[in-house]
Amino acid sequence: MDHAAPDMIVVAAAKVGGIAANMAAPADFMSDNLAIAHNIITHAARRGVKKLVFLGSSCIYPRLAEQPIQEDALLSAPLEPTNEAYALAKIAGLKLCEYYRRQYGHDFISVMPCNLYGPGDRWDDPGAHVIAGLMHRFHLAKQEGRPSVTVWGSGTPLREFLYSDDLAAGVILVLKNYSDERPLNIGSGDEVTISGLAHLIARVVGYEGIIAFDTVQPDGTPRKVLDSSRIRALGWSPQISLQAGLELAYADYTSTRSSSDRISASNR
Ligand code: GFB
Repeated sequence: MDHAAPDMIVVAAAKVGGIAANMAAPADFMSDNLAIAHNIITHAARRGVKKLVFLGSSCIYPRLAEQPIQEDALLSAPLEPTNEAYALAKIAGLKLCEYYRRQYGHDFISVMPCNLYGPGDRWDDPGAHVIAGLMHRFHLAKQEGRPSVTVWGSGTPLREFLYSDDLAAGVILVLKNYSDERPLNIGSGDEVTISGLAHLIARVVGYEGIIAFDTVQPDGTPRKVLDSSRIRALGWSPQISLQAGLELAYADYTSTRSSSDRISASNR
């Protein structure tokens, strides 16, 4: 950062993961994400970066916030325990942007996305988010002819998903058109149960076996749909439906796997 002096910075860097990863490593999730937020935001202020967008997550809001969740629900009640460490680090980053604006006048803003998915996801990783984790598991089950696939939890929690390209379009819009200390939610507004999502992914992958649920695994937040009316008022709206997005994500998954299979075959 010492030699660079960018005009704008989008802080998309983070230590991320799904419910299992967050539960297994809260100290790492908090320390790494606090360090990322602190180092980038403070250096951007020192280097006089004109605009900074800090990306957070919908998990910063209370576990049982009124739905759809508005930005002013922040810090109004306890967080979801399964990802509290990550949420607190993201809240700290969001607040640091707010305080740099208030104390020094820096045009630093924060955007809070719902659950994201898309190309380049961490497919073959037990710490992956739900879409990547299930897509990988259903694909292997189809390839190996497994009679059933187990989905974690009860399948009843609701989740809101946004394809990464739609987030990117929203970030570009706010870089040019938003300047305020309040965070901006960005979500598709479409909710699906984990069970409904699992059946959608099975259909996209072409898996026709039994879908079972392991209720010993945690459900996490029962629901966290965002009120994205403020960014929609700026002219943003999602363009990629969950069905279309899952098909695009699966195309990326299969192309990634075939290239990694080619690499491992050549290394044998
Ligand atoms: O994406 P995910 O892991 O995290 O979704 P959160 C978890 C939900 O999907 C839970 C169910 O209800 C799980 O029981 N699930 C079912 C699975 N099968 C699977 C599976 O194979 N893998 C995974 N991962 N889940 C995340 C936070 O919370 O929300 C992140 O952990 C971030 O830090 C993100 O904030 C926006 O949606 O619960």
